[in-house]
Amino acid sequence: MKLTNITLHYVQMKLKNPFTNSFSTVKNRSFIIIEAITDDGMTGWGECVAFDQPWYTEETIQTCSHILKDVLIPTIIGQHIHHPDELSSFFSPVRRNPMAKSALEGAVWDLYAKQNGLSLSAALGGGRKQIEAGISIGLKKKDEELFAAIDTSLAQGYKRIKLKIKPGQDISLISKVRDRYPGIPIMADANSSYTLADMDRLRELDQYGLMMIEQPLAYNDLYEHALLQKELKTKICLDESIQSAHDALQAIRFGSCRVINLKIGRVGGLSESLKILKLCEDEGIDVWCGGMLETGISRAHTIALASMSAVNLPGDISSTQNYWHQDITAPEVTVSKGCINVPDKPGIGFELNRDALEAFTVRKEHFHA
Ligand code: OSB
Ligand code: MG
Repeated sequence: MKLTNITLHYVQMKLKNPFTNSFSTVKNRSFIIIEAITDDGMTGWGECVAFDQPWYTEETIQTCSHILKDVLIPTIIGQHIHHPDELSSFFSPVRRNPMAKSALEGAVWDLYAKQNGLSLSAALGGGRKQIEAGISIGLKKKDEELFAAIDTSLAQGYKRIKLKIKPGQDISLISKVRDRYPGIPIMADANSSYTLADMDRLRELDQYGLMMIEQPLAYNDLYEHALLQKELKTKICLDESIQSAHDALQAIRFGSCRVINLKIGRVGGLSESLKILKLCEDEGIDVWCGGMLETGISRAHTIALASMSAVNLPGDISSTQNYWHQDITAPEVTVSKGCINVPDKPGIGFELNRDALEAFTVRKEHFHA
């Protein structure tokens, strides 16, 4: 394929409910939606999932816009591409910036699958027809709000519940949830809010039978996570710390984690995600697919990835209606009895709702070969 036209749609969407984690409350989301058109007239879609501020990882929508416009798009526009894996050699002179790379690569994977008449799931090698959905629940001001969110999630059949925690909103929160919902599968995500000085608290959290604790320590510290994992029986899951297959290999070898939260954007795309899945399979590490409070486009890519057999736990792949009054895809992502059907249509398997896309677009930029 030859990419002849690329449009960046700068989109702004308001979350149904603010989402609070240890560092930030997200109310509005900005995205860059990538529309890539080939010389034979096919259209592929990608999504940049970076946030407005660099609290999660260092990229932001602004840095991604710069890297896409000034570096990545000029490198690949007009080039013949046979397989999305080839993008890694085009991008090899560019250090990091995984979310920017992934946004463009996602559109190329969609095109590649469509050109071969395959669903994205099939193009990746995924076999599942249905995936299990988990849900991530943000920090709430009142216990009643948290219980209400858990009740709704259980009623919708979500297979596991992830709770955000931070120092001071942790032990009492988890113990209340455990008392009220004794048997349910729960895990906690700290988004890097603890240090080794919090060891006593972390040891206490270790007593609640959590499926795992996600990213307790610094985003860039594999050594301290390895020290902590030795002290805990609860599995440590890494999120922010894993930005490539190389990071994943180091984390596994150091013993920094027993589980990986795999996010396509954070690791630079689907090709890199497949390498991480292979590694997890070979090393016996649990792995599941995370989310970024994203639109249906990125969710569609994630659903395809989660259809791979190496993904062995339910991910943060909740329904459109959990986050948005209106999404930009048709159909929307729906969860039924805690499962999501993997689309079998060519490509990502979701169409763009052009009216919704236009309604949320604040600016567009065009590039052509
Ligand atoms: O740490 O997994 C995270 C949302 C935004 C940024 C980071 C995280 C999250 C979530 C929710 O936990 C993921 C989702 O449901 O999309
Ligand atoms: Mg996380």
